[in-house]
Amino acid sequence: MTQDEMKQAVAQAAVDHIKGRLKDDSIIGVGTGSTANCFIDALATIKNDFAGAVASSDATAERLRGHGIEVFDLNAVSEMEFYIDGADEFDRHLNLIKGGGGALTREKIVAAVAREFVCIVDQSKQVDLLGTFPLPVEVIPMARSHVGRQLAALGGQPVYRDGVVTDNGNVILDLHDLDILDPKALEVQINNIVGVVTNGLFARRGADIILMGTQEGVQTIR
Ligand code: ABF
Repeated sequence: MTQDEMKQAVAQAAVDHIKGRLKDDSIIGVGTGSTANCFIDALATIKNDFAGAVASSDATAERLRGHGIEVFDLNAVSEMEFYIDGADEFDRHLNLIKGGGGALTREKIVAAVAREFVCIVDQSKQVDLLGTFPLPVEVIPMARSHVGRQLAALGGQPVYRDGVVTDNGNVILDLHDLDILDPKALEVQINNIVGVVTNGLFARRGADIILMGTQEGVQTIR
């Protein structure tokens, strides 16, 4: 199986996971990235089984609408059963690094509202220790240098993601070369730096279930 086929397999597994539990008025949170795109395409096959979706990025909103799925403003949604999204890395405790695609803040907001976060990945994302993938940090533009110095003081190498502006009008620093021994503590520590909007550690609210595509098929990790 190619990596693309694994992404399609986990996307279909996520649809199978949610479809029996959807109601006519259900709203589904949908993430960003190539695996999430596969999920959107698979979700379109059951689009009459639910009311619509909340998107974690403009790109996702556009793809959902392209399939005729209604996109709701999160502020108009009081409850959401599922959030489905990919990740850049995950560990055995279901802690994640996300934000390689730059949508980490909206992803974290939508995930916070959902009762169940279903993470869809291929096996290449599995690690023993988070941190090989550079940790994305979304920063208010005027705080870029200040936050960079604070991140360097944590022991990593912050690198400005040149030319990238998030959907929220902010910039991203990617923190390289940091072994993340305590993801929950680091998530809080980085969020406490003035000027940081969000960081890509999803540890305080990690995934509830991971569907992982492998050569042998889809594995479920809880
Ligand atoms: C999003 O998509 C991000 O948080 C993460 O950066 C990325 C994973 O992308 P892909 O599915 O393309 O590997 O979920």
